[in-house]
Amino acid sequence: MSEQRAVVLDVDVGIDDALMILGLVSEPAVEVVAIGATHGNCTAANSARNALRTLEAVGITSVPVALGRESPLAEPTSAPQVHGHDGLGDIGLPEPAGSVTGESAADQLIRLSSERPDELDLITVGSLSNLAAALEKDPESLKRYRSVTYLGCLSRYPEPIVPDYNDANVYFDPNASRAVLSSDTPMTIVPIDLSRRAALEDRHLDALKNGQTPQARFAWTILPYYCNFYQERLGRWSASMHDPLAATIAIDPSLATEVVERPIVVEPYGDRHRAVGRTEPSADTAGIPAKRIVPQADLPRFLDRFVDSLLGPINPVYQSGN
Ligand SMILES: [Ca+2]
Repeated sequence: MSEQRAVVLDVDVGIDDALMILGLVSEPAVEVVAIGATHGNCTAANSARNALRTLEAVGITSVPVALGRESPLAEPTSAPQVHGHDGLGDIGLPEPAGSVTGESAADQLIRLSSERPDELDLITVGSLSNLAAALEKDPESLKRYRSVTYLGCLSRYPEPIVPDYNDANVYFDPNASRAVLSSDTPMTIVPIDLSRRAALEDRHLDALKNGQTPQARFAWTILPYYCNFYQERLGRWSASMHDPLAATIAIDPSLATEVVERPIVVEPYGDRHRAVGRTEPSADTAGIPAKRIVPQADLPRFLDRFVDSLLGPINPVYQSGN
């Protein structure tokens, strides 16, 4: 029933990035081919470490992890209040046994796009530094992906989002964001005004707490820090599944219940930046190709599918040859 997909990830791991990885490796029709680490929730170096930790926690050593660029900002304020200083809640996880490949994340993106044109789906859920670097070196590289799905941006402004919500994947590298989001690369945008509403229900949290699979156990190890942060924001002990939502829409586009096409403008906002889908043409949208934006999705179906995946077996594809 499900279409077979091979996906490449660009991640700033991050608790919800880690949960996304756990979900994807549990999808029977999806193979995670390679991971690139970017900065955002933590440094790119910690992101790579956390990607390896997450994979190793569920027994996977066959997925290559490439280190990407660090933030160009003089004082990149990561998000220790959300994800901990190490990115996974500062719970003293052991160092990973494996290490990064030695290839840069941008070079990995370019190489894979050339080796397997129109075969791979790219899911990018952190700062866009690696994608911008790939575009700078090879402007056609990202077009050779079958699809590119990004978590970030506001679908529009001022509605429907509260004004102070941080567009973190944009502001950690505004120039890279502008380069990628204004490029002619076809992209599907899962905006944060949608993903912030994708919060786990109590039944999901109970299922993960009681889950006996390696994915559920690791998820429950890292989730409490994230839920503690989100408690004040959501008014209950839960958390928004930003990155898992983007990944699940990438592998199951039928989850999107509304899709609009809007040019996206990266603009200063306070002392940071944000990216906004423009509903009307304006001077600042000139020359910016529209992107597909998903303002609405079937969030209950997503949450059930995502949590169910963590309670099922790991895709056996990662066992072969290792
Ligand atoms: Ca992320």
